[in-house]
Formats: sequence, structure tokens, C-alpha cells
Amino acid sequence: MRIEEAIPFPYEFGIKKAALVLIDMQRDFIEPGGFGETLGNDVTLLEAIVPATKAALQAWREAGGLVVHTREAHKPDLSDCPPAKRNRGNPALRIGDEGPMGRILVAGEPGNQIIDALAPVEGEIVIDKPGKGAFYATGLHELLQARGITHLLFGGVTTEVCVQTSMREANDRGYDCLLLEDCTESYFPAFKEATLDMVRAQGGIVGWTAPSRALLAALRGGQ
Ligand code: C5J
Repeated sequence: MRIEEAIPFPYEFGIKKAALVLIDMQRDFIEPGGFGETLGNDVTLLEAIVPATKAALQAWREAGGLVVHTREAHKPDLSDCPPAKRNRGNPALRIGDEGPMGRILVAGEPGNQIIDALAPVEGEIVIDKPGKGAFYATGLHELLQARGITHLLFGGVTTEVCVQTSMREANDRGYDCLLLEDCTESYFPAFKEATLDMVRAQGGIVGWTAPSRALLAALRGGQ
């Protein structure tokens, strides 16, 4: 398949060697009362990408592509949460504290689940990650290698934090990465735009970007 509109040049992939990676589309970042809001962010900005992301996910599933969901999640005893991460800044609630959707950023809590609209289905990979990057301390690379995956198409939140970190980690591990422009968002719109520019600058130094409609067109074409 070929995404003609991709920047800086068309992106080619085989559906059986590619995965759609949705980063941290979880209630803690997207709904009021979670981690994102405790840091002082306007979480409503992030909701706007849900329809486009859902459409991309549905089309990807119909095409038979592998889906990976990640969650930023810590163990209940916080043994995988470095004090530096928990103690930084002056948030209203810290990681592990009890919030309106359960303990903030803790695995298994209601706030830590993927939002209903994008909930994983059987056969999809779900990764709990203690860091910003999807490859750090998760075994994701090994899971992808075992399936012969070479191309990763990313969506999710937030663009300049967990999405960008994961893309850079993937790039260094040899994957050809594309970021779906309207399936990612930041609490800071300028940071999103800067990240898109950074990814595709210098001949695609981190990878490609493209609107999700271009992916849908490629999937419909089925080439
Ligand atoms: C943040 C994330 N922003 N998923 N996490 O702390 O981007």
C-alpha cells in the first residue's frame, strides 16, 4: 500500500508487516479527573481526535492489520515509578493518589483504561508502559519482531510527549514510522505542530506524517 499524501514523500507499507500503534488513548489523559487534568491541562482538546482515530482504527481492523494499544500505567505498589517522576512539579494529585477515576495512572484503575470508543478487541496487543516511550521496559520490540513488523503508523496522545518519544524509540529500532496528523493531539497546539514538523524535517529524520483520510484511501485501494 502507498500513502501518496505522506510528507516528506509517499509512504509504502504492506498491511501484514505494519501495525497501527495507538498511544495512551486512556481516560487518564482524555477525560476530566485524570492525570492530564491534575497537571492543569484542558483535556477537552484531546477529545477532538476521537472520531478520526476511531475511523482509522475501524478501517485498519477491516484491512486485517495488527493493532497495538498502549497505556501509561504503573504497578499498584509504584515500584516502576521513579520518585523523580512522581515528585516532579506541583500537581493537584500525584501518580498513585486517589482521584475521581481511581488511583492516578495506576494499572487496573478505571481512569487507566482505554476510552470506550477505542477499546481493544481480542487479538490486539495492549502494552502497559511505565515510561513515556512504548519500547522502554515493555517487550514491545520483541512482540513486533516475532510478527515480522517493519512499519508502524502512530496515533494517540500527547503528540510531543509519549507519541514522539515512542516514534523516536521505534525509529532507532529500525521501523519506518508514520504519524497520523489528525489522530494525535497535545494539550498545547503549538507543540503538536512543532512535533509534526520535527518528525518529517530533514527528509523524514524520524518518519512521515499524513492525514488519516490518506490512510483510508490507501486501505480502500488495497494496493
Ligand atoms: C504524558 C503522555 N503527557 N501519554 N503522557 O505525560 O503523553
